Amino acid sequence: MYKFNLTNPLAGSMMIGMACLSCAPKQQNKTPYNIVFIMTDDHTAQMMSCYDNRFIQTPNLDRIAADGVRFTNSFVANSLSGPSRACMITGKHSCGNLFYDNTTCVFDGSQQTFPKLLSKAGYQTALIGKWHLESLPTGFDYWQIVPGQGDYYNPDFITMQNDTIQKPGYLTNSPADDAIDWIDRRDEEKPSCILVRHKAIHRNWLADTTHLTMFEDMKIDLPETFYDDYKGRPAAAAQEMSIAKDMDLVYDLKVQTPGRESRLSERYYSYIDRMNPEERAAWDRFYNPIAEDFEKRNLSGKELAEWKYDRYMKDYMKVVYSLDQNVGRLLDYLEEEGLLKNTLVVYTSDQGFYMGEHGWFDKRFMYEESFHTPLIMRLPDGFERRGDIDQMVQNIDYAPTFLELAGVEVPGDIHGKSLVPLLKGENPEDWRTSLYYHFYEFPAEHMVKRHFGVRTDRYKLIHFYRDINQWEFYDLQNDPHELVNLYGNPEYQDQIDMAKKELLKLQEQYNDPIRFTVTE
Ligand code: SGN
Ligand code: CA
Repeated sequence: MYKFNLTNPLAGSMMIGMACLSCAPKQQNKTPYNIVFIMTDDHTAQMMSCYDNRFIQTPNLDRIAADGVRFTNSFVANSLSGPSRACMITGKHSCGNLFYDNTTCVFDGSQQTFPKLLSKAGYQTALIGKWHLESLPTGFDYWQIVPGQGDYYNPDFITMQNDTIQKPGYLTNSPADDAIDWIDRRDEEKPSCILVRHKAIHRNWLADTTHLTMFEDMKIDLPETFYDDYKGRPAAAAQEMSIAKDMDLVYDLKVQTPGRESRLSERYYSYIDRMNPEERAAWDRFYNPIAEDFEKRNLSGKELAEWKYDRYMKDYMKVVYSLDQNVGRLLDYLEEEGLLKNTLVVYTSDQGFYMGEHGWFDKRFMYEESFHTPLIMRLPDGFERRGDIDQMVQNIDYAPTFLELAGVEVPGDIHGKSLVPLLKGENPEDWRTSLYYHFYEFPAEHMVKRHFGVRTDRYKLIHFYRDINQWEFYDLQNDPHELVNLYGNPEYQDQIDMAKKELLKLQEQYNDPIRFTVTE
């Protein structure tokens, strides 16, 4: 089975978790639970030390997992920002909430969402940060969002009055301040639910100027699959998200040599022109020598690809560092105010991300790195489960989880399953044994073809369609990096047939209008 973690810092606490597998909350809290739901963008488990110790230490995120649980098999339904956000807020697959992709869809804000249902049950609700669903938020008592993808520097925010305001400084610092401010002035008589949404760690990884020099001395190994040749996988070969080929020297890697032009250099300068003079001076002081050194070296081929990988990893880590610090600030505040005992704190991302695996950055594919998403929860008093939860969970499960936690009946049209039984340490016999996935954004940036598929604990079947008709089948136990497409291999015919049946069953269950027929 695929595992992200090389080491498991929670191994000790896992024993505690296993020892109380059947612990139900000792007593129902008299006051309803509060929910702090932190979500980041493109933050992948490889870059969180509670999942993977190879790269960056994230002590504050690790605090969440250490005082609660780490999901080791947490997945998305459609690996892209807007669609993931729609899945989370509705508890439905994309075919149920009708937000299929970032480029053509506008979220229908009149539909049922968990904040609206919580609100009806007496919760006060707030949303702060990146929303990315095109229409303005509905059903929150308070919101303040960044337009579209947002800007890292001196960012604009859209207010509830539909005004645009600009805030000085670095974006990642802002949602923690705003969340603390909102929690501070909440009505203490009512339970609350706040969605804190960071732009970090989204492309093009512009770090806080105070953290630029961090991680520079690190020696970073290439992932095993960096030079994948995509043999037997034409859809994987057709993508445009290769570090070597598609990563832009100026926009992504900050080679800001005067006169060097690139497809995206104009956008790069429009972003860094938002900095104030001090920030910009610090930026130039750091990146100019890197650009000069790069120009002198005249790299090509593998040397160039590896130089790009190294710069990508280092910039990404600097952005993670700010995020971790700001999560820590929010946790400290909740602790100091005595709120943690009655609050579920959830941390997740809109999807996983490639950190050079298969030679890539970005996400979209149903392959493990971008199908997975980190999910850790700090549990309130009454929930004694600790350590790892290994059942397969998906981002459509968060909405029913919050509803059950709040004592609200989960509507029958929600596709997800409440995670509360797992948080109580139960081991439900009827837990799902397969997951459904469907990605639609094609043709579009990065050119990942449309596909749907099914994953069990051991196998994965994917069908790429539209301008291609290609099946892939993987045995995750023997081939965790998904390099050998077994589709058509007679030794696996029974498993392939079973996976096809399961896929069709899920497409019917979720009423996805785009299906295959069993004769295919
Ligand atoms: C932007 C990025 C893409 C990224 C999408 C979707 N390009 O368009 O690299 O895949 O967002 O990301 S950029 O040139 O604008 O940086 S998502 O996380 O919002 O879905
Ligand atoms: Ca994203």
